[in-house]
Amino acid sequence: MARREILIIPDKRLRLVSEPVKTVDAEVRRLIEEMFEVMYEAPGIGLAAIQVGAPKRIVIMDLAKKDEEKQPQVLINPAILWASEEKAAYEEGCLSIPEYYEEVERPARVKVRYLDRDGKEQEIDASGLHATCVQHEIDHLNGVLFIDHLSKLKRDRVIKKFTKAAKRADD
Ligand code: GNR
Ligand code: NI
Repeated sequence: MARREILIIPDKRLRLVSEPVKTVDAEVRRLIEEMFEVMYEAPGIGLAAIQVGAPKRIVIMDLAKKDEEKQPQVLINPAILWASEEKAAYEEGCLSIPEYYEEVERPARVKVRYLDRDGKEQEIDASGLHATCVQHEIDHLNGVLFIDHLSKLKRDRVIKKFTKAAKRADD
């Protein structure tokens, strides 16, 4: 099977609102396996299904460092149940916006409910980079990118740069 490729802005599919997964079946698990291949190859610490062109509410993450054992996480139909008033700022990047990094402020801690890869309901409390990554990925499920949290000036500048690059690649 052809390897799935990561969509890059200004690809319009990145702005879709992804659909909830109805049943965690073999097809869903196969998509998840393909997503892990793409994320580890990139490499990245998180990936939403829409980044490989599948508009389904599936997120994967692995925050393990290079020398650590893998810590694959799967969040299906994730929902933020609670977010702290306290904020934290992290320098974020996105595989759909290669080589662009900016600091984004988000709630420092979140409580998230989701289905795991066996379709079982789970809840997690995330803080630190984990909290930032979960929020970045859930944003993708709603067609939101981390640049949407920056000033309009910065956002327009980066979109323009990638739009020009896409046009050149088209020639
Ligand atoms: O690999 C990624 N690193 C990252 C760093 C800080 C905040 C969020 C992220 S997620 C990103 C991969 C990605 O684009 N996921 O959607
Ligand atoms: Ni991203």
